[in-house]
Amino acid sequence: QKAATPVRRCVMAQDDCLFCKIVKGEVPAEIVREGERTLAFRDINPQAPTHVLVIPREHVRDAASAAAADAGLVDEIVREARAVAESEGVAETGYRLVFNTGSGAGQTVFHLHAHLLGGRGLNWPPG
Ligand code: DGP
Repeated sequence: QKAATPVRRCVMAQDDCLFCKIVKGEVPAEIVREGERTLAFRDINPQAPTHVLVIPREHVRDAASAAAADAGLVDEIVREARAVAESEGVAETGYRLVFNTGSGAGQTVFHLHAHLLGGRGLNWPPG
């Protein structure tokens, strides 16, 4: 019987991209969920009791590029985030998904990621 396809792979990795390095296992991260096309891991600088980043394995710059090139990928990230919210126990109380898109909006890592924040009350509007 053929061995299962390894899940840790990165499509079109960019050598200088931190999140591509996490996908390849070159930079350690606390992984909470692995999908066929996605990976979810804890943010190094958590802003809430649950703060998980959901990223595509493939290098995509931001949500705008993903929506233009492959809307299904954004759907999948949202679905994976929902599964993480359930496993983290924040699905019932509510959680926030944030795609910082562009440096003016606070994006610092230019590999698409959804921030999943939960486990505390979240103010609106955000800062
Ligand atoms: P943004 O500012 O939206 O681009 O979010 C980038 C997030 O990535 C930020 O909340 C901190 C997180 N981050 C940066 N470096 C690392 C790292 O090496 N490991 C992990 N797990 N998270 C990181």
